Amino acid sequence: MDIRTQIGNVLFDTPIMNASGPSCTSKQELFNILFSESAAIVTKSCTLESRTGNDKPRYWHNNKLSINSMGLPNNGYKYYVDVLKHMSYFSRTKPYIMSIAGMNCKDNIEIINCINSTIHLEKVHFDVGIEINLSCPNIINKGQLAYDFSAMDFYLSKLFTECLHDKIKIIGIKLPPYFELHHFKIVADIIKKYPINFVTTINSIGNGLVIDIEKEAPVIAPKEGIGGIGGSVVKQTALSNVYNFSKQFIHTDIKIIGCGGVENGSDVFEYILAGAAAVQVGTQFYREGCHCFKRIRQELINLMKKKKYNEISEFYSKLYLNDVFDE
Ligand code: RRO
Repeated sequence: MDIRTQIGNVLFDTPIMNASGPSCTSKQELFNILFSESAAIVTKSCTLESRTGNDKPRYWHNNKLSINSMGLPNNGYKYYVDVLKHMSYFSRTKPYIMSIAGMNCKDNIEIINCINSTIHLEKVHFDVGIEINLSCPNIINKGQLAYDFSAMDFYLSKLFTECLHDKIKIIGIKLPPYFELHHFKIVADIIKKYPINFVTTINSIGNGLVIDIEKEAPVIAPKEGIGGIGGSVVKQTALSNVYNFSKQFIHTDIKIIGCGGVENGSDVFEYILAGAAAVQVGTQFYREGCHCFKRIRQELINLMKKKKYNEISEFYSKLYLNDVFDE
């Protein structure tokens, strides 16, 4: 059974990796992911300087959903560049994907230039990628850039004109969910203008509200209880975003990483059918810890065996559409 997948020139042993966000902020957490069965290490989104994030309580989940208003707590990008250097001492390697969420374009250019020169100077012997987060819903007084199409285009054009990225193997962007079908073409046409290898879809569904009926109050504190929703309740929206972007990228090399409510092997199968080359696990990774990667991988393999598939390419992006019959 071969479940390897490829994005740009980077090969992944499995299509299942962690999502940026849960349990990927500290070195300990990132090394735990290195020694797990996750296909890659994806870091918490980082900024120029470290941030403590929003007030607590800022995360809550049950068995259907999660809500968060973390507010981008992270140790600053140099910390995650340091992890990159430390990883060079281990014989075990896997792709390291730094999620970056600088407060403005200039910050991201500085971060990307530093990653690029570190890979060069330290002679890093494993694949390094970046995922540019254009979709954090929880920064107080700041909207999601990826909902402002002309601002996103301007931002990417400045970024790719001014940053050095020749040593970075793959570059992706993390998008929020879109709900209007015509938006997929608008966003895809922008993305196609730049050297982008993958799109991760979706970030949490922004600005949801979960209420605790005992307390008659929201379950989290910041922004009057408003936060990003994840978990199985977002899966259908995420699958549709994967499917609609995959149609836009059909004659390109741009790959899709599906994210949203991945909990088991059949979820991964659905995402691959819809057009995802890989998936990320967020809420379920938070619930279950690193063991989820091994379990979900085995469930995917079992399902593929049952369906007599030997490799992912046999069902990748091959969703059948229903025949329509006249009454
Ligand atoms: O830290 C957060 O509040 C956060 C981020 Br950066 C993000 O991209 N998505 C999310 O749900 N939370």
